[in-house]
Amino acid sequence: MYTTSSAFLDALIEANISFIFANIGSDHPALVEAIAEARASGRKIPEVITCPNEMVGMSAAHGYWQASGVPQAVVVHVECGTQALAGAVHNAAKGRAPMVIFAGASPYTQHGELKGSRNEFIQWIQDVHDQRGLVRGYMKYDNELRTGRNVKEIVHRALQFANSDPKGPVYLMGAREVMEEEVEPTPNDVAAWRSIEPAALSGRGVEQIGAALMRARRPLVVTSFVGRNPNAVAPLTALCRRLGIGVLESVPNAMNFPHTDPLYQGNQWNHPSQNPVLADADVILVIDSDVPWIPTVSKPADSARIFHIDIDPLKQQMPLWHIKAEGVFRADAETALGQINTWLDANPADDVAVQARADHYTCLHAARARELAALERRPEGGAMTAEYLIARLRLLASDDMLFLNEGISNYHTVFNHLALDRPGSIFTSGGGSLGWNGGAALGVKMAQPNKTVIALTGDGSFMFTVPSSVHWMARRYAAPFVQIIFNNRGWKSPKLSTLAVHPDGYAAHANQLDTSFEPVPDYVGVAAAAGGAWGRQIRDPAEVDEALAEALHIVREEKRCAVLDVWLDHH
Ligand SMILES: Cc1ncc(C[n+]2csc(CCOP(=O)(O)OP(=O)(O)O)c2C)c(N)n1
Ligand SMILES: [Mg+2]
Repeated sequence: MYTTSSAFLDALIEANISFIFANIGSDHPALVEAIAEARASGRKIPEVITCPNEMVGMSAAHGYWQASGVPQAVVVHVECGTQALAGAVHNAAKGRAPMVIFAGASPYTQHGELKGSRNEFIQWIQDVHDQRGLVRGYMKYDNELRTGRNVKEIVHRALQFANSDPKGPVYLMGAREVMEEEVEPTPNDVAAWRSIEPAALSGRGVEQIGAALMRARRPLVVTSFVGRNPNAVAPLTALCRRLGIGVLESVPNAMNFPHTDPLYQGNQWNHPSQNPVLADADVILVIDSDVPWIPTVSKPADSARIFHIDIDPLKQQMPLWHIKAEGVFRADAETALGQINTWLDANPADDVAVQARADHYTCLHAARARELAALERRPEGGAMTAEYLIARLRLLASDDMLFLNEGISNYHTVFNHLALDRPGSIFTSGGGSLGWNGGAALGVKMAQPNKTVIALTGDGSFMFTVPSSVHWMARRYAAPFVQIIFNNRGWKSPKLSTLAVHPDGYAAHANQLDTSFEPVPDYVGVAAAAGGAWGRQIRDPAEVDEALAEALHIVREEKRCAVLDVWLDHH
């Protein structure tokens, strides 16, 4: 027995896919049968990971890719399973995370004309006009499997899109009759479906950017996700050091530049104030950023010369986007930075000017370090701060740790006080649909089983992760991680959003804004009930060191999830 479904599984193996994050239904008998048949006959197939919630499964595929660079597969149920992927679709698209999603489809025969024909009531109810349309706005590619004869071709074409820049998820669907079709196995021709080669700068572009940066008084790099490709960090660091260029992160998604380097100038999120480094720059290289600044609060000087490099500089999926750049380049960051460095080998900069620029930034960096250190002091009177917590975690940090940051109003706290220098050591969703961190932590751990995985999450974001599914999967698939919850008893960010627009209105004087989580859930209890997690609530800074050490011990030695429910000031 060899069916379309068998060929689909073979295609995944050929594409080096190890896991199928699966949530199956009445659309998948052919696939379930083909999986059982392959196991019985000893044919290699990806390991199937049962995902009680689709969003968690897709977030796991997202995290797996972030920690390995290898896309995985997600299998979901028809149109409603596709809808249940929910905000994970947005996160993968915005975070440019490749993966192949496969959904079944309602059978297209109803009298038993073909194997797989309708035999359950739900197949009429789940028949919709445009199932692919549910996610089309977010997919690099979508298609329907219409015959088993070319299923491998379609899977490899889909993955070629997923793996080519800008990367992203792809969606395939196939009705029951097609997935049941018996076919002849076809040869492995995956080598004919390579991703497109990274795009380079034009020669003129290299010279323009190189010369402008070299002659600048206050050159600045602004980036958000250069470090999504960890190999791009070294050429960025080399460029900045050889020219004395400051680096400002805007809404960082990765470790883009070593935070302890004196050229590092901090990270800007929704801070409602002009960034002085940005205002002072005369030449700015924006490289890999979706939001380099928020012009209503912080922007470059009108006279600043701006160059923009991104593999998608038009931001094709964003209806409104603009920065006033004199040069816009569609190029891969690692490649482009390498080209500029090579140009500088032949066109050396003036050492005195470089030193002056570096001295200026070194001075600012030192002032910033003093401010951060002051924030890290153990709070008096026993109140907990996120800064203190993260600073203590930093002292325990080791090269085997990978961090996930969904800290929301504490995103910047995590980046600032972990102060990471290691490329590939921290991830965010890259999007804005909350609840990524739980599933993603599972995926990161599955991709890097020898690492200690630490997810940092807001309490609201913990609830968005579907913790019952996440913690059940963590135990079932032996993928334990530490989860640290910034418990401010609710949603601080929407409250800040309101006050930023209406600083002195009714909301500012109201007793409550419907953002509170009172009575407060027992988050440790949720994780313990679902997956046997260990956990502890911390309210006093005096407990932090011991609790962190215990959590690390539990996750490393007992191989169980460890949840720290850290009580901060009320939001
Ligand atoms: C799926 C989804 N629903 C709603 C929102 C809107 N939203 C943005 S921040 C936020 C609150 C998050 O709460 P929490 O994780 O506790 O972080 P805090 O703001 O308290 O730091 C909400 C509801 C969103 N971004 N994504
Ligand atoms: Mg909160």
